[in-house]
Amino acid sequence: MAEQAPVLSEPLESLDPELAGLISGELERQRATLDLVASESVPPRAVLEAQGSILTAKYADGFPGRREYDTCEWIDRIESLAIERAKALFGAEHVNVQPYSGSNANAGVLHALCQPGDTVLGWDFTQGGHPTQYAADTFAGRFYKGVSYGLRRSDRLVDMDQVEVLARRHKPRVIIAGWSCYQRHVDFEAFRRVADSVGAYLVVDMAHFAGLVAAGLHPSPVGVADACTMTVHKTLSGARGGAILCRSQLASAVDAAVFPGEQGSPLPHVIAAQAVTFLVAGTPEYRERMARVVEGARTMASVLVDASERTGALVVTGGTDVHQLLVDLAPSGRDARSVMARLNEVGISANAMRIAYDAAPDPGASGLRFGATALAGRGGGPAEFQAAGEILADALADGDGLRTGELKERVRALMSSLPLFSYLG
Ligand code: DSN
Repeated sequence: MAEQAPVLSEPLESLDPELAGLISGELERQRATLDLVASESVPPRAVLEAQGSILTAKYADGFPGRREYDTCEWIDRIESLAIERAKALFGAEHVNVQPYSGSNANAGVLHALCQPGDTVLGWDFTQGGHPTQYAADTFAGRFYKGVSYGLRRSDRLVDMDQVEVLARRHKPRVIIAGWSCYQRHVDFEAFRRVADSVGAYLVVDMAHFAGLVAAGLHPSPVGVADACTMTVHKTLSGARGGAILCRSQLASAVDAAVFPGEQGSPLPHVIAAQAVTFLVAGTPEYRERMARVVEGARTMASVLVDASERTGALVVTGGTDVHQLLVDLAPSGRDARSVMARLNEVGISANAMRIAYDAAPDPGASGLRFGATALAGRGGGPAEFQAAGEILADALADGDGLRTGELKERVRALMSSLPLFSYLG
């Protein structure tokens, strides 16, 4: 019998010190950074363990109880556990936990509900929606006829009148509500009424706010929409993957559309990590953390509203009801990408965002989005969010970079008061 190659049991650090060093570099960057990227979070250790487990080795084409391999008794139990936990958490009739990402979840749902050439009405991605809901340069716009609605110019809230007009004109097969960048609650019932009036399916893309829904801090679209798509790693703060919740009548169409329709074999290690995520998301600790997320975003928005004269950054809609806020830099005359680079210099990460009715030539030049999930995941509460808001306001006002040293020190002090992944040493 040949001996197992030592390479198969060697730890990463000695097998591949180059890669291990790069991962350590990223760990230190995360520890030192005030992470305000609205789609990022702090995954629990147990999620990292499950996602990095031996389940990586297993093939399991199919679904629990109906696989193309007969050695899936443990994987079946793991996937069923993830499904049952997600069903209980969200009150969903059917759950598919196999999509590799939120985009794959959108692809799966559209594949299940539409024929090629059908019309899909989605939320304009230049105004907060996600391209995979309808846009021409994604599968959605290539296989279906994509039409989009957006925000009212007056208050930058979703324009339900426009949704209704477009729905009547285009008779979509599917209407998608849900966003990557929006600060207020969406009236899902209003979308339902429009969908019913034209005989369309309603899908809610809740990739960003699924964690708030799970915590009872956001109206739930589950049961109102025919299907909901989501990621498990944004506010849900867990496994890097996607999922679909849907009515039981759509279960077999959705399952077949995900596998084999849109994807290959499921990722058992990710599904296991999703199971852990849904367990955590049902705990009082998680709800308390999500309450700090929403409160923290409000605090930062309010500090930025008060500072808007000196920063030249307007808080879109004047605040937030969710985990993120958006500022419009147009009044400052500065562009979002250079401001983002300045923030990065002092240790703050955020991202530039397309913004509705931006007059600047470069699409997305004026919007900066800030989220609260990662800071709350590190233990941040009211005092830390107040401090983060003040640092952010001072950094936005410091156009000439005169305060770089001081701002760096303030970020450093804040982040060292909130250790990250300390169990990693
Ligand atoms: N890239 C994600 C976000 O940051 O919102 C959406 O896919």
